[in-house]
Amino acid sequence: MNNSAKFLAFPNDFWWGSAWSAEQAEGRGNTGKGRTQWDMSWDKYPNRFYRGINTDVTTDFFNRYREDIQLMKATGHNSFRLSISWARMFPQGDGEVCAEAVAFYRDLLGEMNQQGVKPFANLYHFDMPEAMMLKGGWENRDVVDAYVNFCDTCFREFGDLVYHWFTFNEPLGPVLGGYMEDFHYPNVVDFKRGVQVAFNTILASAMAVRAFKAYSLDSKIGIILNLSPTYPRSENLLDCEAAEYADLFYNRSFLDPSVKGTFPTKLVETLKKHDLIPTHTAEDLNIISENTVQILGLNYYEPRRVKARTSAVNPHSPFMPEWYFESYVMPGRKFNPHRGWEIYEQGIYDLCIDIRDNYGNIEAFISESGMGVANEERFIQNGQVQDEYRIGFIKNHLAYLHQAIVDGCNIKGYHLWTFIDCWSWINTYKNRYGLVALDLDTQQRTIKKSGEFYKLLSERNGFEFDGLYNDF
Ligand code: BGP
Repeated sequence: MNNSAKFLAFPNDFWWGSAWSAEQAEGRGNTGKGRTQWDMSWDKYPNRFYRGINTDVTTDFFNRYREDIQLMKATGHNSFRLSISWARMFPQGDGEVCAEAVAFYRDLLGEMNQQGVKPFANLYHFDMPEAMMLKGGWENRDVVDAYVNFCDTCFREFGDLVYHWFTFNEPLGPVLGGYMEDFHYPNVVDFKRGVQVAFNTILASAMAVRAFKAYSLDSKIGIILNLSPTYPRSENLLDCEAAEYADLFYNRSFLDPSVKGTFPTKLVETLKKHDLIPTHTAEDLNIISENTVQILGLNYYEPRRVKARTSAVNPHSPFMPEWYFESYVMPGRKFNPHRGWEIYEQGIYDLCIDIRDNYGNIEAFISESGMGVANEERFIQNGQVQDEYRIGFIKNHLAYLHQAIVDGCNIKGYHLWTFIDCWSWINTYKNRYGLVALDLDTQQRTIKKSGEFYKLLSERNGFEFDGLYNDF
């Protein structure tokens, strides 16, 4: 990266904005929203949630969206991703749509349009309705049908108001959290069931794309994937092989079917070898191959570094992808200690190049990137959080993103995680990611220094880059 000061200009009409989800920001509201898997989880494991905070209120967007849209404008948003809550639209997951919920989202999306903030609407962000979870969640094909019915309803009710649609945010999340690593409900450890969940969500996404196409809207539909470029510890062939497996399990597993409509052969062979092929039909594979996404959202937080395993696999332990690799901690890495994630800006460049070279340079944008920091009150001066680290984090990533665009990547925007500090899965309000600070007791919002920076960035459609910020 060239460190001499220069203005980095982004393409015209670049999408500057941020993202969050219904469960993390809306609060319950008064439309009779149904319970979700997070209510189930909180009932069962309240101690697992930092300071016992559930999703009843969160950032109260349900009641404050009019003022909050003004704050979006004050922080330079020309676009914003929210999610439409399935449990708000259909409190039981299926059946009659809730008219009050439709009115709420129509008003919210209408107001965004009126204020010049393009709505990006995501249809699933980790928030399975309780009634659907009780039927087995994504393991059950009836739940897939109910989800597609929900999506279809959204296309019909909000098709005139939404700029771009997304079927899922990070579909890997529920598999990892819910069926492998015990941090999402239903807290099962069973990779075979996880593979079924993964397959059914991929199918659900393709079915939603098919339903979308029937409406012939001007908008596009895509999926948002969390993709961590995977780096081997060294060029040693065994390290490289370990990286190839990690990449197959965690990146290509969703990327290939979503964009190419097929599954990587080596992944399928590996699943076969362990008797992990999910139940499916030839028709399912057809639907997946014929309904690939039109746009891709890239969530990038951290790289994945791996090495060849240093110990033998215990064949009596439940199968995990880690049978093929081990995590590797690179000496001298930059690190965000609050979240435990490495900061590696070049990863955003490498990810975009991968999409350019291996996925037909499909239209894409950075749909999440961000830095969560605990106790940000420490940085308050004259009433404002002076979050230089966040500005540095954004600039560093944008410098690499700019280079990717110069090198021909079809990147249309950058959305930060997040707008106003919002609730996070398990960590609740421990780490703050927002451009706007939230006082949890009063719900008062105050623009951080990064929010002012972001406004200028968006107005000028670029920024003066004077070298990488390294003071994390
Ligand atoms: C992504 C999710 C977001 C958000 C973000 C920050 O994986 O899509 O919903 O939560 O990560 O992570 P966390 O909230 O766990 O700190």
